[in-house]
Amino acid sequence: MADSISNTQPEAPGSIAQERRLLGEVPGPRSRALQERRMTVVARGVGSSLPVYIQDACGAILRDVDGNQLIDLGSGIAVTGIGHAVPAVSRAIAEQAERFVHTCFMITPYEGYLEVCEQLAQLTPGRHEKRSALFNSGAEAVENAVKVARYATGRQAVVVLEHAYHGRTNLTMALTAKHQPYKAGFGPFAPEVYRVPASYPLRDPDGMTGEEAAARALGKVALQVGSESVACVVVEPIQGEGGFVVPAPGFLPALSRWCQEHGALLVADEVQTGFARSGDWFASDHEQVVPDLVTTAKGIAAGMPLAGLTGRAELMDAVHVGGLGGTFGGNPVACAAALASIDTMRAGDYPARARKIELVSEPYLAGLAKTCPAVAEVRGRGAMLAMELVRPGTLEPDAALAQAVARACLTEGVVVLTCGSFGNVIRLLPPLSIDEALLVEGLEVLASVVERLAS
Ligand code: PLZ
Repeated sequence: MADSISNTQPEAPGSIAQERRLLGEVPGPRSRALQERRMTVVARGVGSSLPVYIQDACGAILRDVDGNQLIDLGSGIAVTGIGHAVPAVSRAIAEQAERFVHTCFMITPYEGYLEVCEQLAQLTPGRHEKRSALFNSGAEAVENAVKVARYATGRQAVVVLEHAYHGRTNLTMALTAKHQPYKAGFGPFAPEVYRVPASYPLRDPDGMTGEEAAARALGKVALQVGSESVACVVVEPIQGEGGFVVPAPGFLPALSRWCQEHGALLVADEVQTGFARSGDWFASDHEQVVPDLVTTAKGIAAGMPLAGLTGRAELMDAVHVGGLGGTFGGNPVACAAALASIDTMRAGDYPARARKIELVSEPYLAGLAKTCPAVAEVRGRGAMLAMELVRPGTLEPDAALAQAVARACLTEGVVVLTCGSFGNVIRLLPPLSIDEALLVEGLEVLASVVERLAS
């Protein structure tokens, strides 16, 4: 492993110096003006947690319309894992855009789509024969996973977990656990979706093992759904929006075994965890879990909209010709971006970079957990790290503190995101290509903000 994160950088980011620079208030006057203008044209339902308008971005730096340079520890929610405006990706996008932008793969296909599917077959867990289909968003990939699972098993029930997030379409809203803001007022939801407890070590009974948490969940399935009715169990190997909840060891393998024993499919939703983020290519790899179907999106194409559903050949090929698809799915420009991005990740051993980010971050986060009673837990894996904030001495969530921390970090030029069923988790998703010094600077800002606001 490299001793500094930055010295394996395959291609230095170009035009913006990789440094934090504050020229004035954040958000500045131009961002505030755009925010006002937005109110008159953009639907209120589309929120922005940090109303700073971006002019350009490079590597791990976002430059806003007022000229402030912010350290990006969010990567647009785990999307720009290789950094912003990576020259190899921008070039691949430009070259493909000059050749052709769209034909519709369902009408006249092209090679880039095949190449992305070949990469997915190689990189996703398991050495079995695989097939993939490409889509536009994570939610669409998850919807299609359920379609394939129902088709291939001839069963209807879908089992999901508490704290799950799988998207905002009608079916994926039904799969998503959290009412506000994702579901409130948007029902009725798709039927045949059953929610069971997850493994949430901080909030589970002390000492509960992964196997026990799985037995708790699967006991409910047997009792309330009927194991023989289950088409699939859909899980995020590390729950993302739900709070970066890492299940206790043994939980995912137990779900996997149960699926095998009962003829159900295990769907790993790796939309947020995938593509090197967790320190492995996929978070399922950590416990050698081999899902039947895997969904990918976010980190696959460095910011271009692309998603994949990859699965066992016999399951994916069960579906009749024409049963899967969509006008834009597997867009050639998005495929070109994915191929360049995957190349960059392979060449720079990005899973190792994610592990290095964890090592560098650990002392700062662990230090906070020690000195700051509001930090109930620090958790995560690789470059997917979080701290859960509570009222000291209790497990009562402190969402207001998480909001205040994210806001204060922004005003100091560091972008951090919140998440969690209770809105009380600060999460870090830095670009895997971030310079070590810049990462440390971001962590120091975060630490000082938490210490200031939480005392
Ligand atoms: N599955 C595990 O994390 C997207 C959503 C942000 P789309 N998570 C960020 C928001 O508030 O909309 C996500 C995910 C997991 C599925 C999805 C859905 O992916 O590309 O947003 O549809």
